[in-house]
Amino acid sequence: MEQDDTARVTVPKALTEIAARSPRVVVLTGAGMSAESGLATFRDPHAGLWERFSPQALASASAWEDDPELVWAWYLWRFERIEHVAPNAGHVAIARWGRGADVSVVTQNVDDLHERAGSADVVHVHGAIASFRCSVCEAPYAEPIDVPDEPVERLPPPVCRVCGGLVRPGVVWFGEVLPVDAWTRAVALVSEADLVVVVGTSGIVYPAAGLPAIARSEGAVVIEINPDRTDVSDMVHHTWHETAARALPALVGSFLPAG
Ligand code: BJW
Repeated sequence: MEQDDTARVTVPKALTEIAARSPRVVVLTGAGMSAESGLATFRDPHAGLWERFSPQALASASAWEDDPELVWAWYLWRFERIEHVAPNAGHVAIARWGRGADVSVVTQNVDDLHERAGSADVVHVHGAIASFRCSVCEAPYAEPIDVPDEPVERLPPPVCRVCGGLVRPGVVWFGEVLPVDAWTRAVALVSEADLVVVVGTSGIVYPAAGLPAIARSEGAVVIEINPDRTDVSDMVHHTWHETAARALPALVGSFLPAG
């Protein structure tokens, strides 16, 4: 089924040529990268219990201050979803590209699907959901996380063994500063890249949304893969309106020999 889908995708010739001649590549991914694995994006309506809540409102430091039990339950639900889905053909294709060229992934996603697909160099600019830590003293929390059998609307977060503060997911919320090491590396990577492929991001959340412009100003060719127009579409060299799991295997397969 997946192979049939990819077979029907026609790769724009210009993209094959650019990808084939680019030694240093950065793939910048957003929530659309994981959509075909079954993880909802931020601007899609969410499923089931969480339909009534806006992801944008829950992913904020102020939501956590106001109602940590609501926010914790939402993140546990997403943590559980991530554990139960698999990398899609797009994640796998990026990992394959990385075995034939110098390919780094800069992702805004808090899942680990790039790593599970086999990508060796993944920079998480918005953190990782499973890197739980204390919201007060920042001590990592490595205890097993208790996930209820059914999703619930509120759940008390675990308590830090060091200071008694509430444990939070290891993500970057609106109003918080991005992890300095990850951000510095992301800027360096796109600045040194020959090609930046922007996949599945609406390009509205800064500072990550500024990376394609930094790449272009430093001389990289910038390509976008997204079924829809986005806030970065006007500044990239090429936009390809396709999904991640269809476009990336076709693109990589168009210039890298099979195997
Ligand atoms: C497909 C597809 C398929 C569908 N295939 N594609 C400059 C200007 C204006 C505002 C600001 C600014 N600088 C900073 C700000 C404030 C703020 C911000 O950007 N606000 C905007 C909303 C305007 N930024 C911040 O607060 C950041 N911090 C910061 O700047 O610190 C310095 C500072 C601190 C204090 C004061 C001032 C400055 C932090 C941002 C953190 C973002 N965090 C989140 C949550 C992470 C945790 C979690 O996962 O819950 O990150 S929000 C959410 O948005 C998440 C995402 O990583 C991020 C981006 O979303 P993304 O990935 O683009 O997803 P969608 O859903 O928007 O788009 C999906 C796309 O996929 C669509 O285009 C679809 O078409 C496409 N798609 N299916 C391919 N199959």
